[in-house]
Amino acid sequence: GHRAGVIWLTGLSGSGKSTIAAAVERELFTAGHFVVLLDGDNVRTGLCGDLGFSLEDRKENIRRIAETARLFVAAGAQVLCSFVSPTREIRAMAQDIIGAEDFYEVFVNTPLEVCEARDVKGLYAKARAGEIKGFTGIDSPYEAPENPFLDLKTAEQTVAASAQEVVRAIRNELTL
Ligand code: GGZ
Repeated sequence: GHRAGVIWLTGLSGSGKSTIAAAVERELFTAGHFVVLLDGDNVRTGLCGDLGFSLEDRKENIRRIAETARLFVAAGAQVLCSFVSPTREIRAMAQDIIGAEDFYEVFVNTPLEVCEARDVKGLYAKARAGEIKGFTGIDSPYEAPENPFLDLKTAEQTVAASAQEVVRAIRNELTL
């Protein structure tokens, strides 16, 4: 039998979190696992649609997400959470809610320069121009994890290789 767990991806906007999470989801789903992906696209539109990007709102965002992840883990799902989750305090809260034994922190370790150079959504340009206030990495903090389960150096490998690294580690850890 295998265990259920939460794979928690943290990193800057544009670091590749959601792309990697989607690739991991596909792989686990194809292998027949019950897998749930939570990210900004499906959470900030509904469950957390009333929240913005102040540190207080981010904390409430992550609190609701962690509580949701906990419910899915109790139901036996492998849960992928892809959120900036910028501070150690916020991620410690998520870990407390989910339970340390079920929480796997994955640092999508993409340098700010790389995220900003990609600027897929043009948000960094807007943040630099002052059109968006409180943007992570520009005028709002991002604290790198100190002891993550995995540290993905995405600037040095493909998305597929990063996804494989996650799948391999999680299969080993949860005996999937
Ligand atoms: C950071 C912001 C902001 C600000 C809008 N700061 O690249 P994206 O677009 O798709 O990912 C970012 C996403 C971050 O939402 P999260 O729910 O992951 O954040 S947190 O965990 O901190 O609650 C970005 C977009 O929303 N976005 N404004 N000011 N990212």
